[in-house]
Amino acid sequence: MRVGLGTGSTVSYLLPALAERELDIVCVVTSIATEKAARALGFDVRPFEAPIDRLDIAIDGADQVSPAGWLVKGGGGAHTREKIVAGAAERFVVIASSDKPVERIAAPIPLELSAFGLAATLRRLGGEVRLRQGCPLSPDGGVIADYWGEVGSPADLAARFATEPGVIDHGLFPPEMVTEVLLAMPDGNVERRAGQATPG
Ligand code: A5P
Repeated sequence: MRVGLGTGSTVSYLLPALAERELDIVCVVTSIATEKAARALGFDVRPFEAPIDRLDIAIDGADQVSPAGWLVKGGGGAHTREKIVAGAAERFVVIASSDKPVERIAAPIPLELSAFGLAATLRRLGGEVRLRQGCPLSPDGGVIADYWGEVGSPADLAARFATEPGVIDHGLFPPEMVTEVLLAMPDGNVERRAGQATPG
């Protein structure tokens, strides 16, 4: 299988558990941290380029999970690559602890901005978008910021970001991208929430 590996503390638990199974898999990764950890465990990590143009599964964590199935990702600043990997996967499975479900999606919403014209992009976006202090550039040279304003409808906010020049991508992941969310409950049980992704 071709497997996309996400980023974050949840994925850092997933990797050794996957490695124990000694599976015959090829991996693409969403961050340098995940790449280092995956290689150290012996995974076959490949660049996400031709001939790899689709993945069988991507597995990742999330910062927020709404009742409708929207996710917020990018607490680690890796959301652009995470979205590309999730979008390329036949199945996108999210693993999250019981503190991640929320009643309503709320700020901060991570953004990746182009370094080119950054001041102009920030001026257009207004004071609700602030650079994330101390956060390194993404592996693709993007600048990580967060939107701190009202979210309201995640779909409307996602549509707004999609039309803003200089916004490379944002951390709102629609339910249509998600196959399943596995929520780890405090009692050790796993609650499974179906996403709205359709195979293929
Ligand atoms: C990385 O940019 C994020 O999207 C993470 O996947 C998300 O923040 C979940 O991280 P944790 O597993 O550390 O909570």
